[in-house]
Amino acid sequence: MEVRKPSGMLISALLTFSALLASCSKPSKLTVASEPLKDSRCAGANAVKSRAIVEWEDGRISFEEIDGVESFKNKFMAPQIHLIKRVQFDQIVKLHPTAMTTQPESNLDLPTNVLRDWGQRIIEMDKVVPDEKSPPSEKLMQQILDEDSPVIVGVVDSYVDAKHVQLKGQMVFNINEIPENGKDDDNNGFVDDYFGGKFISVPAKAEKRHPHGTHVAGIIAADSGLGPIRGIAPKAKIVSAQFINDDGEGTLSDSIQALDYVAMRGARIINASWGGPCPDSLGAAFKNLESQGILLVVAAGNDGRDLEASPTYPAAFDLSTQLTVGASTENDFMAGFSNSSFFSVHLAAPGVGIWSTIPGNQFVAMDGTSMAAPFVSGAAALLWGLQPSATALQIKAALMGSVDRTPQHEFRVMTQGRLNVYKAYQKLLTIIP
Ligand SMILES: [Ca+2]
Ligand SMILES: [Ca+2]
Repeated sequence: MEVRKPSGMLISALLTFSALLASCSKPSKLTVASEPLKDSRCAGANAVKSRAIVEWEDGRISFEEIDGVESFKNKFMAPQIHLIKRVQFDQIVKLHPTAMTTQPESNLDLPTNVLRDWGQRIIEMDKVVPDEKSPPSEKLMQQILDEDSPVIVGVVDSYVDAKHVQLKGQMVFNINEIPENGKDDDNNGFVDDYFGGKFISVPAKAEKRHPHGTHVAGIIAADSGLGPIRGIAPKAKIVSAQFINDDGEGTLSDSIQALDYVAMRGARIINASWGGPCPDSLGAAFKNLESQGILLVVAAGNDGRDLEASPTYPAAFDLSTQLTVGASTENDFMAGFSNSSFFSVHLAAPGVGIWSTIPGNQFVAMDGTSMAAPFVSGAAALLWGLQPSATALQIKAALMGSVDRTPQHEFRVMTQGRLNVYKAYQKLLTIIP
């Protein structure tokens, strides 16, 4: 096994639920749990005590402002306690310290092969989405051209630069919304959501845009005709929902709203390149998304640990439409920093030295399972574009049933292998001829 340890330079995109619910371990506080909270890591001192996340017995989740805990308990909770499944304080969530593994590039004229696109090559993307050097089979090209309703991928993350030259044609803008006028012009419940949803309740001090969300979006769908980055699913479209601010911080309640927002905007796939130790109401939110048949693609995390011993969420949720993704290296080993598990990590995908877009018409290489997950999201979008009638379960089965396994290169994941999008397409044709 090749060991590549995360260093200070590692881009680790995982959100740390670093500030956890203070009341988790103290029954006298606000928590009303339908089952005891099993994980002591859910206890913590940095709860956002001005806001509660309320899970209702009917499956809804709401967010309630708290003006005094006692008053909230007496006036809000007590009269309807029989309708409430669980209440928890909101939590601050953070990105791990992030850095880039190369200098940013801004030469959009660089040909693709000057930059390292080893990930796109190792998953045999060229056989499905050919570049100029390798012409497509006629049938495949026709199928690609025939797409009239693009597959929408929800990127729930930090800011996505919707004006990046390689992304601006790849986004689904909300054309009935007028941006930046302070009004909800299309009456969908969200003010100024022209470029996407924005759920930021923690103001940032940083002056520079956080690069993470734009990097994830580029891996999925960057238009290679307009720059050097080759998105895996160039015909797919991105809907973004930002819940991480430019300091790399957000809240749990914002993440839940962002997930629901992209689902409302028609996402068939949601990419979640983040995670933390406390399941709580995030589990209810993910279950709601599963029930809508949405494919949930989640980064395994960058702690170099087995998720059975140290679960993080959403990576360790056991949902029928979920794919949790570990990171592989250019030499096709599991990356040393990648979390693993034969039970809850489904497959590996390229996640070291991955080039993609960042804000300001630039691009850079990053490491992390955060980069591996969008490889799988992109592959799923590509397959769904070619076989629109497939279900999330069929797409998942095709991706898992077609991985490359190399002797001696064991991936400590359920399938013991790494994504191959061409073989996944062949597999899907056997599932849906
Ligand atoms: Ca709106
Ligand atoms: Ca508006």
